[in-house]
Amino acid sequence: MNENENASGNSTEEFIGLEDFTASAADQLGFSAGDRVVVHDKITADWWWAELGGCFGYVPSSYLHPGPAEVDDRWQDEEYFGSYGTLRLHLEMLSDIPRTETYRQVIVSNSAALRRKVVMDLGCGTGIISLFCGRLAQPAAVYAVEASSVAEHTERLVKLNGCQGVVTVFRSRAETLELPSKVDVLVSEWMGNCLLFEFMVESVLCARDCWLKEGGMMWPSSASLSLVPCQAHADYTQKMEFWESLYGLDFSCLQSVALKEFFSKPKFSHELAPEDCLSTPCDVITLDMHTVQVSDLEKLTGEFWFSIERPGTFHAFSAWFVTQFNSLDGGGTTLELNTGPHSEPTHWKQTLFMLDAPVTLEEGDCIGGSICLHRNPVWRRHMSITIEWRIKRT
Ligand code: J7C
Repeated sequence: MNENENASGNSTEEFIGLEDFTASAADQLGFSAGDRVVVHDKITADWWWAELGGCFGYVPSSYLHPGPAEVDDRWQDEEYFGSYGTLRLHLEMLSDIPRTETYRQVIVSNSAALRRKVVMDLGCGTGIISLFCGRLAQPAAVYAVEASSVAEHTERLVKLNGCQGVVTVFRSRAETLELPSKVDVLVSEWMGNCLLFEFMVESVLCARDCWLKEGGMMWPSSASLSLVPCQAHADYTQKMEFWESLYGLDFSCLQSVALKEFFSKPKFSHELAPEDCLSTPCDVITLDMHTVQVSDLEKLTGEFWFSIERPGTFHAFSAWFVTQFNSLDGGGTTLELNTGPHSEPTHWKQTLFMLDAPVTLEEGDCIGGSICLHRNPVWRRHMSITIEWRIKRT
């Protein structure tokens, strides 16, 4: 914590904005996530008197965090790598057939071009992609990099499957990795919910910058976030309409509380039915994995324009990701892993962002707007997502 003194000799403390706060009264001070706010007086537990850029006002204490220097583990690595040290998540990932098959297909369809190449499999887990490389292609070497303790099992799996001559396991975090040589191909399955949660992509970009040869290949080569306006009748009924009347009593005053509690955060693992999509999806953000920089990840924005093709109730936006794998020899086909509602279900499912109130839409109505993914300045594996939109009726 950064303690100082203000003009009247009282001590001040510097905090960091965790989320954007919009002032709703003249005596409040608005700030953005990441702003350094100087707190002069902790008036109550909830509201503090603070300063930003020479302006003063009340700020909600729950939106602030002691400066980043105060936080030991902004990456929450102990918990993160701890959870990948047991089999539970690996079971979930390996059971996901579209996911695992796509990577297998990428190796198979590039097997000729992989001959004598050096490959890095970053965040290899149990080593499935490395084993595909070792068994289905003839690379010069595969560096299987894994930071969690599952790497001990990966070593055994490599031997058990006769790949010890070609696959070497490095139990290391990507950021502190030491390899015998640079690599021709960097393959990784790094995608999280809404593409970016976990922000493992930062580790992939660090490894790319240190270890990928000039002109080397990234798999996936690009990754996009898709969005669609949709119906979500069941979620709306179970969490909002529920409060209208209970056992003959009026509970409707709890609807605003329910809105805040259930709908202010995205719902992961939503299974969006194709018939609940009100429009054709739109790619709102695309990362070119060869060129995107870590600093670009702080704030990603995209725009959308949907034309309603199916009349219905607009309850929510839903998001998912699509990744592309370019062919190594340039001439072959680009393979794709699509986690959307029109493809085979994956363990990522879709993400749901509920609106405050549903809107009835007719065919031909349009929804235009923008999305902003704002990386949390303190908790580096997290982000907040803001969607702004307007409806244009026919
Ligand atoms: N260095 C090495 N391994 C990592 C790193 C890193 N910086 N970050 C994540 N992993 C591993 C993690 O232990 C797990 O086995 C896998 O990569 C995560 C896959 N997560 C995902 N969302 N696809």
